[in-house]
Amino acid sequence: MVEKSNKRDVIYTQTLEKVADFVFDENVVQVFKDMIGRSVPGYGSLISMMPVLVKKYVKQNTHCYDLGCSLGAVTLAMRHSIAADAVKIIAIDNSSAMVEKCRSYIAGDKAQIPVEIRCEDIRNTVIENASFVALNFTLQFIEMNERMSVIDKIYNGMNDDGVLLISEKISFDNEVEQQWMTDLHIEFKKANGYSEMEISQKRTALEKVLIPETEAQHIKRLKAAGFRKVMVWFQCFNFISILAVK
Ligand code: GEK
Repeated sequence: MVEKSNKRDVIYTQTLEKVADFVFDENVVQVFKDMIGRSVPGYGSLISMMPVLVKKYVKQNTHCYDLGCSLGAVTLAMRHSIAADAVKIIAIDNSSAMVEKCRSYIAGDKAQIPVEIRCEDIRNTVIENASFVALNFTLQFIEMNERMSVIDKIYNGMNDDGVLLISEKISFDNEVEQQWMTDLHIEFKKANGYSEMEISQKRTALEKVLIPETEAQHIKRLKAAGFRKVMVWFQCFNFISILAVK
């Protein structure tokens, strides 16, 4: 039997008269694992690198944050690879459907590191004593004019040498590059079984909800917040991940 929250994503298979803005509701939760794997190029590779990063950067007696945790893929990767003692993971998402499912996954997981899961807007989350913070494909859903204050708040709550991992879909200033990477992203989705209809309706649903920025905009913001080392460590088409060290 297919687990309830691991069903195939068929949300945009039928032609819709009007495509509503995308929301992380119960329907999305049920297909989310399949959806993110078939839609975000490199997602699996990125998650598989989490143990390497976590082992290197998570320090004893500190907090780790997974901001926009969805079903807890990053939280679980952290929980299974943190070697330091007395670490607590704090996982936050503002979708109650996501949080409920995430709680059941963590409850069924045997690892020992404590995890606090909160249904909360990350704009209101207090960050403290953090050695590692993950914003894995979450900042892109925050209003543009609020992104700097979220990054500032994270920076202020991190310990020296703490690391922020931020993964995002990006856009390109150069039109040729923009078209090139968009085409490859569409090819990736087609190769994963999405039809042109599904791809186009999903694009409409996300248009006002997921606002990508360029790599340069992200790097500028992280440097303005005060991070002393900032570098793109992963890219797959128009999806990147950045490490920023305080
Ligand atoms: C993963 N990190 O699997 N406050 C809290 N949560 C939010 C907010 C907000 N203001 N806005 C959006 N979210 C995950 C994947 S998905 C990425 C992250 C995607 C949450 C939202 O409810 C959703 O669960 C998550 O951020 C984004 O590695 O679907 O492209």
